[in-house]
Amino acid sequence: MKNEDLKGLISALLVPYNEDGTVNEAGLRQIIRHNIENMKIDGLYVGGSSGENFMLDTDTKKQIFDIAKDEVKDEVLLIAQVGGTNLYEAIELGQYATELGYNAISAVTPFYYKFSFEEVKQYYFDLVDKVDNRLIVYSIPALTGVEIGVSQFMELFENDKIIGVKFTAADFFLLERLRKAAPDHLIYSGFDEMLLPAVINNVDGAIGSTYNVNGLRSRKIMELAQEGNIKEALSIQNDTNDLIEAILDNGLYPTLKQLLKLQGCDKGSFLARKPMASATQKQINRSKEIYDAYLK
Ligand code: SI3
Repeated sequence: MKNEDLKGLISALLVPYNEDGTVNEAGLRQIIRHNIENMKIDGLYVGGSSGENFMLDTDTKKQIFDIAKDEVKDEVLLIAQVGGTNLYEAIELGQYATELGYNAISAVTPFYYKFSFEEVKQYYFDLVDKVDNRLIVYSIPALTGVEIGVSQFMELFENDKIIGVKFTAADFFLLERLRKAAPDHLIYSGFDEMLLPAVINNVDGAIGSTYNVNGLRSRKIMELAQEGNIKEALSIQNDTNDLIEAILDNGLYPTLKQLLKLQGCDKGSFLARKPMASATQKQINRSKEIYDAYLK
């Protein structure tokens, strides 16, 4: 598969958990089917923030990769987020997902400790050295505290296996500079509420949580903007942001899970992985109002 074929609208997969923290497999399979059949997404980003991944043990991460591949087969693209603060786990997961047939891997910048850029670069180079797959850097400074500048991205891109970045930041000056400096690398928009300005800056695709429930409308934003119909695209982004604002106000992942239930994914528990809190009754009630107001 060419790097070109990794472009598109990609849902960051939500994962429903049981009371004991195990994966609700039947519910997860429904969410995957919902993404493919109803949201018409081009791919799934598995093991990201939206999957509550950074609270999971290695075996559970592998189990989620297994279920997603088994359900998707080759219907849509699959990207496995394998990164974290444990390089050796990232290598193990990268090899595992690659064996399963994932189209690419992705890895968050290592966080918590204040790693130097040299350390971050070495982490990525060690990872791709040991994994026979392409890698998309996952940059999300608001959560990791790790900022990468244009010249540093270019240093990472010197490695042929590092083919792009999931750019989850509101820094449109940086995005514009990076797009100009790296025209042949893949850049994905990471903030769904900023999809339109990202598309105007010529991103190759978008990876986000709200596409699980709002995929059709989001694709419209992308397509209209690519055709140059900015006025219409902005109007849909405005409607989308009414929805996203309401979701963020009510609690991001618990609300998305409730919205998925209201869209028909109803098998088993849709709880959070502790220590993250699951939806309260108040959040559940508000989710229904959000669904009625913006998604019905
Ligand atoms: O699973 C993932 O890694 C993501 O979904 C990342 C993605 O950038 C999302 N960020 C977070 C922190 O969840 C966004 O899609 C985000 O949820 C959305 O734009 C609402 O702010």
